[in-house]
Amino acid sequence: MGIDQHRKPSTPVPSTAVPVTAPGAVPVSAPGTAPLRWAAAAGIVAVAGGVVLGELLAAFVSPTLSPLTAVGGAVIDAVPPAVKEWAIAAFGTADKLALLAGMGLAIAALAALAGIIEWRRRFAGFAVIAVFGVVGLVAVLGRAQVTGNAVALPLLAAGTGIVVLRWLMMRLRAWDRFDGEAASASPTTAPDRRRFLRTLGGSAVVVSVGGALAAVLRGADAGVSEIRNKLALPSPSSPAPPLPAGAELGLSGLYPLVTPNADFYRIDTALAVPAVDPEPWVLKVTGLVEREIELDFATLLSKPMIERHVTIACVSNEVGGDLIGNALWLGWPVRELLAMAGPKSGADMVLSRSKDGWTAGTPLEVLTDGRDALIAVGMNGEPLPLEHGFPVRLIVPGLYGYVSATKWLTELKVTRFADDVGYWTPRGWSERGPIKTSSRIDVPRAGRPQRAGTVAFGGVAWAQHRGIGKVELRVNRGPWLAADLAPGISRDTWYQWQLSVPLTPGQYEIQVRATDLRGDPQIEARSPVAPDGATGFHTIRVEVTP
Ligand SMILES: Nc1nc2c(c(=O)[nH]1)N[C@H]1C(S)=C(S)[C@@H](COP(=O)(O)O)O[C@H]1N2
Ligand SMILES: [Mo]
Repeated sequence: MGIDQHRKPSTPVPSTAVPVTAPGAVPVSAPGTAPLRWAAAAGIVAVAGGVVLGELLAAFVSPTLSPLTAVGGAVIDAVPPAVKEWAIAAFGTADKLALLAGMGLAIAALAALAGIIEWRRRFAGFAVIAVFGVVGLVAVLGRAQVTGNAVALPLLAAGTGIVVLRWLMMRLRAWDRFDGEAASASPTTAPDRRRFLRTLGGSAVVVSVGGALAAVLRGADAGVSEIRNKLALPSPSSPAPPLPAGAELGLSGLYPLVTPNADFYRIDTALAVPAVDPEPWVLKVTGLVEREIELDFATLLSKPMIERHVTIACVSNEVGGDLIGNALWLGWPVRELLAMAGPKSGADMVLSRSKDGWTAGTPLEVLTDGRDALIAVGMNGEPLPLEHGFPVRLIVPGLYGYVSATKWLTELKVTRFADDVGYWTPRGWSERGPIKTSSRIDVPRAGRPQRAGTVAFGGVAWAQHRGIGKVELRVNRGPWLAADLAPGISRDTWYQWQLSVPLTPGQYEIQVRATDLRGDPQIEARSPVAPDGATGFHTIRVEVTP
């Protein structure tokens, strides 16, 4: 019998006269009829559980990962134009809602089917849910970047669906077994039935609450996403200078010099991405100023904007790590806003605050010394993505993000380091966070054996606002060899470098170090990321084969 041992007997024992044993309980139906209905319900609850989990995780991690949105998008892409036009004509602006409702019905029908199939044949229903997962995965991968999150989310959702269905089926089979075996007036049927119904009902309640929460979060995100998509950014009065010739080395395997938004690292404490409507948004300048200021979004957009490439980095970036990215930011210089407010003497810090309460403490000097510290609204030619601070964030060349790069910006409080602290400072991180001169080897990628001969090495180096003067490589702790350094976009961005080294077969340890334009070399001694950024040379091992 194997896995089928718990299936109902093929010739059902008649159970016509099963009495209702508990007051208020529903009558028990004959096996083979009621269970079918309940199996369908179990399928719906289980699949809904998976879908809701996926949507909740997406709402918390990144709205772009929503499996429902991804599948819906894929449906929209796949549908012939005539059908699309018909849908728009029939439903008007509610076409998306109609699509979601249609998808909901289709998913519910398939989920019911999964439950029934699972009831009939073990694992068959699980397979149906697994197919859901694969469809979600393909849809998400077709839209979002291929990241761990993008892959994990649909799989987690499908896995949850299967686990819940398995659990409900167990309960349902227990009920049915007693129903079948002890068909005659057995009071034991009642607890099993009740237990199944309680489990099903409980799951349905949990799924509904989760679904309601996901819908609220999704609604807020969707509304703000829509506003963002329609937003036209002003063109800069001072555009970024064109990339210097040769700034992007053609070396295969190097990361792009300008990081696409979808690949840009994301770090914040926000459990759910704040959905900030730019319409009521204002930026307040408060504290030790001659004049407090309230700046609304339209006024901000009317200011002369500048566009600059700036490489931002996280203090938690390990040596060799990827919590760093370079983008083209559009914004209004912070110093101009601060000049309007007029900082009072004694002020030495600006505490920037986010919509969600997070704060960063930035030295006033850095915001006023003429560098391109921006109240940024654009990233690589688009409004800021929601995850990266829409509608407005700070970008400060030269400082780690935790003391400068406030997303969903709402307030600049001019203050003193003696009076205020940013979010991370009392949590074991340094009050000041200038970016340390660093370098990284990206080519060859880890674990890729190389052919003997000339082996191409390449990567990036950064010392924001000081600029990179040279990059060197050494093999097995030998002499430092000067690498070719590409021209930087500016001192505020990373620079690419490359070097070809002749190597005979063997195992090699390769290290890189950068020196800034002042002549200060990168620190060799290894130190952890806390409290103020990692140091040490990025070191890779390369196997060279004959
Ligand atoms: N509101 C808010 N802004 C924030 C943070 C945060 O937790 N909340 N984290 C900061 C940190 S530590 C970094 S490294 C940068 C990362 O910016 P990104 O996610 O756009 O790459 O955002 C900064 N801005
Ligand atoms: Mo960070």
